[in-house]
Amino acid sequence: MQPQLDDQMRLKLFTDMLLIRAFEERITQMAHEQGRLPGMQITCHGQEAIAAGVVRAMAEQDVIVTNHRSHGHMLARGVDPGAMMAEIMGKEGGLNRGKSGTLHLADPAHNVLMTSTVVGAAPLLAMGAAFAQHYRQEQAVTCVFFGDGAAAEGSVHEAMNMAAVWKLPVLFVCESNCWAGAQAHDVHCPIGKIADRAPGYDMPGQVVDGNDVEAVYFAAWKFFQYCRDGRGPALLECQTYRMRGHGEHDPQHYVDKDELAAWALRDPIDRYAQVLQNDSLLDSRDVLRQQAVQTVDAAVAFADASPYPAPEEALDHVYANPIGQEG
Ligand SMILES: Cc1ncc(C[n+]2csc(CCOP(=O)(O)OP(=O)(O)O)c2C)c(N)n1
Ligand SMILES: [Mg+2]
Repeated sequence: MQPQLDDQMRLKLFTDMLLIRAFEERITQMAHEQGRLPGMQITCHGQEAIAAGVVRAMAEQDVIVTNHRSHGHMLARGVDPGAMMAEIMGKEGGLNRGKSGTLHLADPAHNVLMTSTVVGAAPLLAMGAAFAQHYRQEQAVTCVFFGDGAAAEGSVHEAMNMAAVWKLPVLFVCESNCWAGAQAHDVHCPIGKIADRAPGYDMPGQVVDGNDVEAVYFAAWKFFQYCRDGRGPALLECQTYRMRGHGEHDPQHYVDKDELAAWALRDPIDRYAQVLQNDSLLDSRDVLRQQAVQTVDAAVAFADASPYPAPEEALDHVYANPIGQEG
C-alpha cells in the first residue's frame, strides 16, 4: 500500500505546523511574563515538521509516548489546545486537572499515553505499551519521540535491544536537533547519525530531513506499516535544529548566530508554504496563520477562565489507590 497524501492532507500538515508554531510562540511570550506560567517551558520551534509529519502518518489506534518537547506531538494528534494550555498553567480545566503541568502532559483519549521528562526514559516506557499491543494482537504501533541527547542513555539502548528481540511494534523517532541542553551533538555523540545504530539492533533505520514535512510523513508512514506488519521496530532519525534555547530560561548564548541564521532559512513552515504555493494549493498563508492564532487566543481565554485546583484535591487522581483509601 502506498501512503496517501492528497491535497486535504497536505493542507492539514501545513495547518498543523501553523498551530504548533502559534501555540509555542504564545508559550514563549507568556513564559517571559512574571508569574504567568509555572515551571520550565520547553518549546519545539523549528521542529514542527516532525510532529506534523510523523503524527499524521499514524493510525488512530497507534499510541504516542513523548518527551519534554511534547507540545507539537500532542497538537498534531488533535489534543484540545485549550485543555493543553490550561494544563500548562496548572489549572483545574487542564488535561490532567492541573497536576502535570507542561512536563508530564498525557491524553489517553487521544492515545498520548505519557510525557516522560526523564531523558531516555520514554523509549523504555514505550516498551510496555508496545508489548501490550503485540500481546493483544492489536495491529497498533507505539511511536516514541526522543532527542539526540537521549540516544546516549543506556535506557535507549535497552529499549531498542528489547524491542528488536521481541519484535515489538515500535517506531523510535529521534529528533536530532543538534543540541542536548547546552551540549552540541559532537560533544555527546561520536557518530553523526543516530540512525546508523539501527543495524546493530537488527532494525531498519533511516535519516530524513526533519524540516521537510512531506519527507518526514512518507518515511514515518513506511515505517508504521513495517511495524504494523509484525516485522518489529524501526528507527527514524529526523534531522533538524532547536531554534530556541533548551527552555525559555535559556538565552542560548552558546549557539553560533550564523548557524542559527542558516537554519532559519530552512524553516519548515516557510519551505512548505513555498511548496504549496508552487502547487497552487495556497494563495497566502496569512489567513491560515490568523486562524491558528485565533485558536491559541481561545485556548488562552479558556485556560485563564479556569480556576486553580483546590489544595484539598492535591492527592486526588494521583494514585490508583489514594493514600488512606487503600483497598
Ligand atoms: C536522566 C536525565 N538526565 C538529565 C536531564 C536534564 N535534561 C533535560 S532535557 C536534557 C537534554 C536532552 O537533550 P535531547 O535528548 O537531545 O532532547 P532535546 O532537548 O534536544 O529535545 C537534559 C540533559 C533529565 N531530565 N533527565
Ligand atoms: Mg537534542
